[in-house]
Amino acid sequence: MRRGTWGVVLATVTVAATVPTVGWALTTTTKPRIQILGGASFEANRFIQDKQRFNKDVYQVKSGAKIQINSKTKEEPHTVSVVSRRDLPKSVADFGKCYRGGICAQLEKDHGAPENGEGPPTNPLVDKGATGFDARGDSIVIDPGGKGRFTVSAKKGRTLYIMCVIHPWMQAKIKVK
Ligand SMILES: [Cu+2]
Repeated sequence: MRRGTWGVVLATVTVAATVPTVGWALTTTTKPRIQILGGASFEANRFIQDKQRFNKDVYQVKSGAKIQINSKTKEEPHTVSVVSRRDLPKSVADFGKCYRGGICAQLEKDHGAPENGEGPPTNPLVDKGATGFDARGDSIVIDPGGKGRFTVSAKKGRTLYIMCVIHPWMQAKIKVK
């Protein structure tokens, strides 16, 4: 199993929200939030266990909403990346595929992750498609213990599949209302 080991992003990432707001924003009552939780441990010659995860499996969010991301994990960076359903690894073997020509490799490149895994990515935000998160490859890097924000520009009725391309078992859905 190979995991990315991107270094710390020096600046806190805040994504400018530039999606036009057409009235709906005033009716939003709760701020949608993705929290990143958990940690890793191992027992020598037995196992490694990594419980880093998104706090929910499914997020229900209005089109146009800004989602705050808040990482409680202090050791490692993460990404929140929009992928296709077929990109989502279903087995540990699939992690390798993700890094060999899959979306994990693509986003390592698009984010400018350093070749040796050390140091910050040069491009903490990748915005494909329309502005905001609506397309495969839209992705934000979150520092260890850090925060970020993105706007869901996908239209009502769509489901965005998200994953962390550093820890590819971290997978969830955003259902756009
Ligand atoms: Cu992660």
